[in-house]
Amino acid sequence: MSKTALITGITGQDGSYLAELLLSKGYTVHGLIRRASTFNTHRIDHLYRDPHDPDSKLFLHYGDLSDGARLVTLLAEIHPQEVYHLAAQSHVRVSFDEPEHTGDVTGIGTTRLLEAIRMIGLDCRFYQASTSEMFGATPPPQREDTPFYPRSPYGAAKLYSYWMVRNYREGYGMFATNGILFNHESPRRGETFVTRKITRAVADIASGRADHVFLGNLDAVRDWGYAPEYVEGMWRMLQADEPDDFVLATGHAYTVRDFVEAAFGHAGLDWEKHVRFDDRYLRPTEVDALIGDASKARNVLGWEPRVLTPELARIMVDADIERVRAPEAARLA
Ligand code: NAP
Ligand code: G4F
Repeated sequence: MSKTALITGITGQDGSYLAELLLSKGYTVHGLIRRASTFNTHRIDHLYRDPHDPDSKLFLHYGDLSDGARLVTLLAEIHPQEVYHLAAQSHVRVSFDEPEHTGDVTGIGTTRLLEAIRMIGLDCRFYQASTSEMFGATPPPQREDTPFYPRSPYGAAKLYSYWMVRNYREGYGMFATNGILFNHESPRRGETFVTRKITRAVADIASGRADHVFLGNLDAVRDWGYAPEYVEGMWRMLQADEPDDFVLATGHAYTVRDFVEAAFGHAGLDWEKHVRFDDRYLRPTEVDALIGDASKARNVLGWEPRVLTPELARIMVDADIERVRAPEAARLA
């Protein structure tokens, strides 16, 4: 019997890769999308078929995490066996500008979804997109039992969601799991996260369309992995015997400067000639270093990351160079 899944945030980086993965496994996939005045489905357009097509397995539904009643009607309509909750205001820097909105969507939005499941008595497995940002100021290496110390409105909202998931698991016996994922990137990464901002700049500079890029703190340390491998980990978490919390990370540390060097170097460019500093990209409070220990996911789920940061930078630069060379062909990268 084919399984049915709901993905919130299906139009985002992870949602698009997860939809691909689940469709390849024979799932029927439903996705929550926001109504926008411009198209926001470019990451999943290649998966979409006319819903009148009898072979169509991907269905999109309008809804917003701020609208709890809509989450109830949607869940009651589609009765998913697995819910992957990926939607969020996910940008840390933006969360300082929009702390209330971030709390409403990234924090309370999770409660609205959990409560909708509880209200209609839906028997499903629930994945929460928790984050290494919850560790914040706690020094690395970070793992499931490391104390949390969030350093942004985004981190605080995600930590609230984390505890609500644990509360629904313990209080109502829900199969609800937190995936505590460290940074993961890809050619589909949002354009204002630092890796993609860098690789887009490299492509624009290499093609002569730009000369420089403005960045903030180059000393921050991150553990960057490859997004398609991380969505495989999400799926494995919901196939486990018991609901639990798992870190996904590579365990390898690089600074933003290291990523800059790797990306510019791959295109034969000297980064020091093209990178300028702008303090608007600094944050009121920074997370200095995130380096994860994913031993539990390796032992319990058999999950193993393969792509490390230098290869990731090359993959992303190549995709952005191709995007500049042949924009239409590169749309589905
Ligand atoms: P992303 O590309 O920013 O995607 C976010 C998704 O959430 C988009 O589909 C967006 O829709 C949707 N969304 C935002 N506000 C919404 C609202 N009010 N109602 C309904 N949908 C809304 O994020 P991502 O990188 O794929 O990450 C997926 C999840 O994992 C996020 O929760 C993120 O916080 C978390 N996470 C990410 C990482 C990482 O390194 N990527 C690490 C740890 C955790 P639009 O397309 O319409 O904007
Ligand atoms: O790419 P970033 O914006 O990602 P950040 O803040 O680590 O958050 C991402 O990863 C989290 C997991 O740990 C997710 F939960 C979250 O949703 C998101 O996906 O910034 C990375 C680092 C920061 O230290 C930042 O200060 O890069 C530094 N940075 C330096 N210059 C910059 C820039 N970041 C951005 N976005 N833009 C810059 O110009």
